[in-house]
Amino acid sequence: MEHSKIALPIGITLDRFIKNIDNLQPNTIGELSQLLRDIALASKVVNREMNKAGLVDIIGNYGNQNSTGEEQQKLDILANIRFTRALSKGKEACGVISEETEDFIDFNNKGSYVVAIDPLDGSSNIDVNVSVGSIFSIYKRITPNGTPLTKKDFLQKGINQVAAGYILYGTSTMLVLTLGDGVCGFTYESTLGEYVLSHKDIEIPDTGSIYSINDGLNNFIMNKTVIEYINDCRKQKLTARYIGSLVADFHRNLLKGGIYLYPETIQSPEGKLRLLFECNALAFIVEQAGGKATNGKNRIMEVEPLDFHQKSSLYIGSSQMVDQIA
Ligand code: P6P
Repeated sequence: MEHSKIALPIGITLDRFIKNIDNLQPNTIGELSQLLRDIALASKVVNREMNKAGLVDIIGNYGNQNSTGEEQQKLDILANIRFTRALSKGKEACGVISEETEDFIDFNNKGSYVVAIDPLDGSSNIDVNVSVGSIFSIYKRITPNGTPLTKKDFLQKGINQVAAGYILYGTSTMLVLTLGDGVCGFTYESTLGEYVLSHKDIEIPDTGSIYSINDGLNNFIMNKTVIEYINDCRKQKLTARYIGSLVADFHRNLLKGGIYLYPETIQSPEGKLRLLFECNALAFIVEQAGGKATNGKNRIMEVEPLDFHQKSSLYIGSSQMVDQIA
């Protein structure tokens, strides 16, 4: 996959990198770059609150459930507030949909972009200090600027994304980003309060020795091809790595090669993960890095979303491994 190699040196700040986008794509008139700054700012605040999680009363259940019936963690709510507020104040996004809220939020801005976000994926891991992540997709709005937003501004196929990324709150905090011309990783330097370019032109190996699936699902998997594939991974003595935090599992496989599988199960016949908040963004990134993402039948980025919280099975990672499922 040919990309215009990022000519910028390792160590430059995300801000400088974004500035370069404006030079490269003058038609963004700075909107997309400012929108990325807003997302990065929100992630810095979430990162700071995450680091205090053990010290102040922000761990554990909030006491509510989100629209798909999952227990909301206190940090889920905090992260959702941080990202939504940063985006609404930034004015570049005209609206947002979040895994944590039922419907879209119209900021009544004149901005050209809409954002789909999972503010804190895998948040049930926070209490046990396992890495978690935020995932975002950015699309151009469909309806004319200045008119009220509609559902169709958000129900867009993954191929329409103009940018996508995730923040991994791990042993270090990293923001991984694609603008449709390759994938870059920025590591957060907390003493500077800046993300700095640490991984240029990330490319996933065509194959790998890691497979990531919740082994406890094995007796409930509905797709026979997946069952046969997992048995074959075992026969080949591949390495099983699954920490129950999608962004962390995905990131490891992106750098080392491997496949993450979340199949249709008896409990989740259409799959568990959300097309708009999790699958599309990671599919854009993995394809830009030379990998693949399918739902077992179709390319994830071609799937037509019919509902904000539509779920999907997900097979994502090294192309030769994903090809064995589809
Ligand atoms: P299970 C977390 O809830 C999440 O959405 C992903 O981060 C993670 O990969 C998956 O669900 C874990 O699901 O059913 O294996 O616990």
